[in-house]
Amino acid sequence: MKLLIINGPNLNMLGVREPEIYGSGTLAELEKLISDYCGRKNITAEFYQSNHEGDIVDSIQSAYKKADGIIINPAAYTHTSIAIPDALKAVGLPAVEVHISDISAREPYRRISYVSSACVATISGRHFSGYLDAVDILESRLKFS
Ligand code: CA2
Repeated sequence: MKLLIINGPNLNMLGVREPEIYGSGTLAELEKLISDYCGRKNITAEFYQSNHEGDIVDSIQSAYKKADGIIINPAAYTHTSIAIPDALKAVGLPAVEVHISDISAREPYRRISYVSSACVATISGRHFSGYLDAVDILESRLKFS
């Protein structure tokens, strides 16, 4: 089983600023956490981070017939992008949307997600553990498909 884990704009800054919202762990530490977790489950994890919407669309399309599922934190594009959910629908892979912070408890403009309509689940406010929850969700879905 192979999963593509995509992190959107500014998540390369994890651990550098705003630790009160996003924690003190870096993107490299997050990716290692997920990689180790997947390794114990015999799942292959591939990672991608970009600050550019079109590059994220390209990455989603690259998963077509190559990965079994997608975990995506679209970051600010969550609240603005139509292209990202369109790409997720186009490739037809099960996708889980993850947010480190609880987007329902922040500014009103963060309460809208255009991406969630293209995902089988949304996890918000579970910090880095949310990505591991997403692995579990995709693993149990894919096991029976
Ligand atoms: O909670 C999340 O994971 C978000 O997707 C993070 C996005 C935000 O726009 C979403 O509303 C919720 C922002 C990511 C910015 O990451 C930073 C990391 C360190 C320092 C500054 C920003």
